[in-house]
Amino acid sequence: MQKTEIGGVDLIEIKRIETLGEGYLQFFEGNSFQKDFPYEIKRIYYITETPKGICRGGHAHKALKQILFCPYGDITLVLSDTKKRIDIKLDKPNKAVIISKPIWREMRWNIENSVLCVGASEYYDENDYIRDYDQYIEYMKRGK
Ligand code: T46
Repeated sequence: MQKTEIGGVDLIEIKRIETLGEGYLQFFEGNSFQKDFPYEIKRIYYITETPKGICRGGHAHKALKQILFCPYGDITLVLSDTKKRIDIKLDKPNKAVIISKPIWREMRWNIENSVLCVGASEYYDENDYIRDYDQYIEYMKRGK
């Protein structure tokens, strides 16, 4: 796991196996601290059929931990904790980002039909989202 400039945002290189000129199989394992994603994955979702240039996101999660990867295409994650901002390009199928703190995120599609996959530590709960940037700043100032 490789730390970034923002606490709670880490990069991992997903393990992969080449199958005799037939392509690559990527995999990671969760559920235990020794494994690649140190949280239980309760939900998987993925975003498909998105046109080039679209920007999604514009929110943070209070408690949710996620692993994000792009098995096909090129997507830029724009991540901020109000003090620092980093851009991470998910442009390889074996590159993943783990977000384990309340980080404001936007996702920009650089290639049409790029696929964004997410493994998440909790079931869907709209109350876990902060979708207003001013509220996010207040939340971070309060420390919760
Ligand atoms: C995230 C980024 C990377 C559900 O009903 N169930 C689900 O599991 C999810 C993920 C979403 N939804 C609903 C909520 C909205 O009505 O689907 C709709 C679209 O979700 P949203 O606008 O939040 O999508 P994105 O692309 O902005 O964000 C998504 C995830 O919601 C979010 O957790 O971190 O991908």
